[in-house]
Amino acid sequence: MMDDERFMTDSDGRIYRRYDDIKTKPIQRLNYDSREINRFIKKQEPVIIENLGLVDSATKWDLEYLHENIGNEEKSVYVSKTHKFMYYNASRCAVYPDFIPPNEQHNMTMTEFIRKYRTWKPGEHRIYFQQILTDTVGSCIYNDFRNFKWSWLNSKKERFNWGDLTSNLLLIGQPGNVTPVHYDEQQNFFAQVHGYKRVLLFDPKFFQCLYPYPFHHPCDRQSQVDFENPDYERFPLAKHLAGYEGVVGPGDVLYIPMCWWHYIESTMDSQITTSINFWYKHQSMTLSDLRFPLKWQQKLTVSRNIEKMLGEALGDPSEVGPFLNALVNGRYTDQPVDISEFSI
Ligand SMILES: O=C(O)CCC(=O)C(=O)O
Repeated sequence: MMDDERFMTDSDGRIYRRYDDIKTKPIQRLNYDSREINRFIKKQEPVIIENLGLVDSATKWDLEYLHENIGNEEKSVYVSKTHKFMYYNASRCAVYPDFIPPNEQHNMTMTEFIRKYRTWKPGEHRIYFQQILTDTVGSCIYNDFRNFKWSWLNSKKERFNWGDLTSNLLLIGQPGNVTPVHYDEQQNFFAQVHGYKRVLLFDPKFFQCLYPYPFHHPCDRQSQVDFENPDYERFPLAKHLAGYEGVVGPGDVLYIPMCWWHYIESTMDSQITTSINFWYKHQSMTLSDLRFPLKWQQKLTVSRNIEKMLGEALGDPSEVGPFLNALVNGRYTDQPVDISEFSI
């Protein structure tokens, strides 16, 4: 691994992918009792919180314990030919008939997942367990869940006027698995339980540098820029990306603010990675809550609404791009006008 120039080893011995072109600063790390934490959450900037013990009761969630206690229902496991697990919305595939799904979602029992996990060999399809925690879990897991530090979470939710907790995703990954860069429209406390994950985060203002797929595309909210092989001819602004970087390990909680772009990679030196996230709706915004000029988080929401509305109004999502070009080209920009519609 050390000789493979696609990877690097940091001073703590964590091994992950090398991205020389992407400029980053370290994500601030703070002890759980630091008053500074609230300042970061208020500004909606990422921070890694140490020693909080948010999900200490899940430390015992190794494969044996989960096998015995999580319940027999099938669980959601993504299967990928590569190490990348890009999220896509299967219900939107019909809109893009040429779209080839980058991975497959399978439903399997914990027994099946564990068998695949233990017998996996390099070169085989990779697997990534990603299951929303529901009340079908057995009583032991349910008790562990109840013992998470809900008082801390609730105090943050109240203080920052967030909406309800929407879900908790349990992720169990193989070393080297990568979740490519994307954003979610939710606040996220991301708790690391086992193993290490390297994270790269970018302010929502890097929208133009990350070239998100169109709203109606199955890969909505995902960037088209592949960090491992950036196509600077198609995506020239990707050269200007600058963000934050860190490694989260057991006991760390990363605050991922709403609409911040994030890339997450299970480090190669980890045996297994287990994480639990806490997704919260942002508080609902009324017009009087808006502060002008809009911040990029809000611009993103506005742009999504415009794309959605136009898709409906034009009756065909493939009309949205040409319509927006017709509004902008030659008027707001020097881009040439599409003359293909002008013949009579
Ligand atoms: O841990 C991962 O691989 C992805 C998690 C993620 O994207 C999230 O919690 O929003």
